[in-house]
Amino acid sequence: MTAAAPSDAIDTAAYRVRDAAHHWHPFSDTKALAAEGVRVIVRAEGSTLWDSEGNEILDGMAGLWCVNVGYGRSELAEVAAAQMRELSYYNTFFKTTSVPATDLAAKLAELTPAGLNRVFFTNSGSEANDTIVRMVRHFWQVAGKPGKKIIISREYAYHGSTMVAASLGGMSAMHDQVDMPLPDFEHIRPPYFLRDGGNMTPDDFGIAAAQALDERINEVGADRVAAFIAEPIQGSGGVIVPPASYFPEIQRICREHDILFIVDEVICGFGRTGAWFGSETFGLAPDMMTLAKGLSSGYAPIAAVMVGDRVAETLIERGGEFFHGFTYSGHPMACAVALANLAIIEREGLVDRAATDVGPYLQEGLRSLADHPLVGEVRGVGMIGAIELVRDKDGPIFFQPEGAAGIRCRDHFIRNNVIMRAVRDTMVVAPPLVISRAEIDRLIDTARVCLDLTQRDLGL
Ligand code: PXG
Repeated sequence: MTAAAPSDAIDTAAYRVRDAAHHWHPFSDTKALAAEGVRVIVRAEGSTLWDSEGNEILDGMAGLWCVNVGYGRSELAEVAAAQMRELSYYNTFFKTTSVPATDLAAKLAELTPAGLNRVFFTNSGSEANDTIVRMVRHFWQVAGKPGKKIIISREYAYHGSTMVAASLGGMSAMHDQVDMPLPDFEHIRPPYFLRDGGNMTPDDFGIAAAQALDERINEVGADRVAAFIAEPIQGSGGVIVPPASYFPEIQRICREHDILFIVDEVICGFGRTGAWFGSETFGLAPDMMTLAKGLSSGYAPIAAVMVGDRVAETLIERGGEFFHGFTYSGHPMACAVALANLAIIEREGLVDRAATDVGPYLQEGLRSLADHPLVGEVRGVGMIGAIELVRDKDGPIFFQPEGAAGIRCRDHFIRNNVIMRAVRDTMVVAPPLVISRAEIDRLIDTARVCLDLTQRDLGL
């Protein structure tokens, strides 16, 4: 590991003032952040970040669940520079393409499950999900069922931050602020066993949770429902891992009512679950798929919609022009970087590493925390995991108000220079796929310390 960035490289206090004056941060209380002072990240390598004060921080979240190949890959910087020299930009609107855009489309068709052969490029997961909503509604119009408009999603789902993506999502705080969801978006309960499982077996609960979809379809009428969307594992919702029985029943219900099945792979894709896609881990055959994050490991902003043959053939044969696209759809630099990122994942066997090496090691480490008095459940698959904190394991009894314990625990992680995120009272982790076993040990050791400190804070 190389030395930390010099702490005097920038004037941290001055940056805090400048940032507080001008920079509006996403998902932040700007007033509170200004009072506290922002942390300036200056450099990163592998799974380690350095801030402007010289702190070395282990990034247990791979940025925002995205830096799958780890930080500091100069190979990707070189690919970006070479592409920018050769062709910095051209659009894909006017009967044109670029070599990286076409090559990436073909590569994604090869990597994703059978039947997903067409790619529409966007810049973000939010835009990809917006695109999906437009494609899905257009599909049903062209297919002669224009009444099919409603998209059913789940509580705690996160599908992005535009009006449509946030309406797809099931985050009540986002909805309440600005009168969302928009019309024709419905939400059912997620397969959240710890919260709702009661005395059921996980498999019985999985079937019951899936049947909520059937019930909602029957309530609103199958002739009005266009699609159901789900993340294989709900990431930002708190790493909600479905029981094995859940998705087979969901897929049966979608087929029975002729509802398209959309899988949002923004977090689960590109090795996170120990397979190329969460769809493989859970045996899913989606009609459409959302890709982002690990597609470029965050080195360039790029996302994509994978369109399955049924939707693509109908829309391409009979849909005419699709009035939709972004200036940077298929940006040559972003596509070149994504291709090189996928080549790294393949060359270094990072999917297999997540499945057979660091993935099981991480899960074992997390499970070793299950005996802690605050830990109600440990869950996860491959390189995504969670520890849910409870007031009492018996019941379980959850914290009131919700989230207070999670924030305390998260703050202890920050003070210990390890990043693990709190979702309500669940601590979530999704490190780079290149993280070492020694770094996982540090993460788990820190987690135990932070759990103890949180327990002490709460007087439990
Ligand atoms: N789908 C899923 C499953 C996501 O996790 C998006 C879509 C939207 O992608 P864009 O690129 O528009 O952000 C996401 C994004 C968090 C956090 O703190 C998670 C995301 C984004 C920002 C913060 O958990 N996920």
